[in-house]
Amino acid sequence: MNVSGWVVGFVLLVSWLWAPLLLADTAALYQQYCAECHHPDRLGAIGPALIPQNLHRLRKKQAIEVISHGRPATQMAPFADRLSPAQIAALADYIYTPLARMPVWGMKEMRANHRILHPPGSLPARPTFKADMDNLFVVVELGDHHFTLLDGDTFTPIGRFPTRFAVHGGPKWAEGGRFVYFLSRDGWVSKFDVWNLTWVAEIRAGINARNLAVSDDGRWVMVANYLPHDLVLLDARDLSPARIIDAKGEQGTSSRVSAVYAAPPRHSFIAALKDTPEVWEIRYADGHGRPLARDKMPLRRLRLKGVLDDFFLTQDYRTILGSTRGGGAQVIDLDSGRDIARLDLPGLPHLSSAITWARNGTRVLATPNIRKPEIAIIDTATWKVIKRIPTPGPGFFMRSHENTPYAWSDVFFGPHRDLMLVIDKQALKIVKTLRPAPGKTSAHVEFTRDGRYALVSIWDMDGALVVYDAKTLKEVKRIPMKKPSGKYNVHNKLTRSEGTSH
Ligand code: DHE
Repeated sequence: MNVSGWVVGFVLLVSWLWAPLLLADTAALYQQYCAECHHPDRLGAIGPALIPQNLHRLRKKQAIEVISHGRPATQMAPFADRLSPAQIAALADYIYTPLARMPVWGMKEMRANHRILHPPGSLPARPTFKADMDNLFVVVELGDHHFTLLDGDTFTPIGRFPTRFAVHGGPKWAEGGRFVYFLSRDGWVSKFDVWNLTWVAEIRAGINARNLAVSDDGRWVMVANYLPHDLVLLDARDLSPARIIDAKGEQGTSSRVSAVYAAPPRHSFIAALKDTPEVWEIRYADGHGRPLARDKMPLRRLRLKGVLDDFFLTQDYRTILGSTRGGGAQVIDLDSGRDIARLDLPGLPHLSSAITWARNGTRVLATPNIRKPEIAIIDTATWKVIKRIPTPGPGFFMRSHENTPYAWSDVFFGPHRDLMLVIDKQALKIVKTLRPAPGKTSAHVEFTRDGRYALVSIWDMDGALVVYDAKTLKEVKRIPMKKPSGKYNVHNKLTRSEGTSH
């Protein structure tokens, strides 16, 4: 070996010997500065969980920035005055290190993280403010972790309320619009009483959660988790934990749960597993609609040919469409559990954002695609793609309403992310391209109860909700907001409008 070989060897040996010491140092730093807010095992407490699964949307460079300078509008303090750049970089590495074992989050942990702020029945059972209660919107503002309750007639905020960090997915309206359930990526489920404008209960149902669903009888909330691998059933009245269903495939594979949805006509929850090709149906009422006890809810397994990444349930809840890893989509008949068709959908169709409408005596389904600049239109009678509409970039969310001739789609990815496409539902072509805020992402549309107005989010800290007349396509109002993401109209959600997600 020459001299440089010896030097390299020496450096490698020293770093190998030092690595555990450095790690131990960093772990000690973590315990000293971070553990109190983020949990000694990095599972999250008043601050978010600091594990790779929960951090995957934050680049390491941004994490270093947050540790150094804090995060505005949160309790995250700056540490640049207390820690050296090397220590901050080591901490950033540390929080992206996978956990050594699957975290435990069972009944005990849930109960310890359960708060009932107003017991069921303790608050007035009538609205405490005046508005059309059937045309309210919940607007999630990701920028500073709040939501706004918006009057859908006047487009004025009724109130603005702090949420848990990083609410994701659609908050679910329930019980005729009195309550809304929110879920954060860190697994916090929070129940809001709209009539009394207050939070009533919350619980942490997982470490890394996907989404939640509410049974049509309003009795249960089901949470789908990535971490741990399970589904959690909560009593909707006060969010107390009722049952944990381990996500184990038939062959014993422990699996993350992709998502769970309620299927009201079937009185069941439908969940897809992420690491094994199975969809589960869990019934909460029998064939006559009689409620079943928490431990008597049967679990039915549908065995698939491929794992589902994302899925859509048809309006009649008889069919499930799921995008398959590696491209394409499967169509599965929910009653027989049989694979009835394959869809020619390359890329990654965003099926949970698909919508349907009537056209030429049939029902068509439209889906954006996260990886391909196109919107695919599918005839649900034949399961054939009848049109591919080219778009200026891949889209994320699509929306429409029974009373409008147009479907709206964003262009979420790429240089044209400030565009909003308006598509004629019969001609199947783009008839107008809007640019609500040049240079800023515009995404996610929701309609008022009557379909007269379309509300678009300007996805920016200095953002807004832009209200368009859905007929003339002219702007009628702009309401400043902090990175508004999704918005959810009570009527459209509770009536399961064909133009919106469920
Ligand atoms: Fe979402 C809904 C999964 C990234 C904003 N997203 C959903 C749902 C699922 C899902 C399963 C349906 C939940 C429901 O409403 O019950 N989302 C995923 C992913 O797998 C993905 C691609 C990667 C991930 O990070 O998990 C992803 N989603 C994002 C984002 O990066 C978005 C744009 C910003 C954010 O909040 O993190 C985002 N997702 C949303 C929104 C909805 C949503 C606003 C609700 C749509 C609706 O109108 O119902």
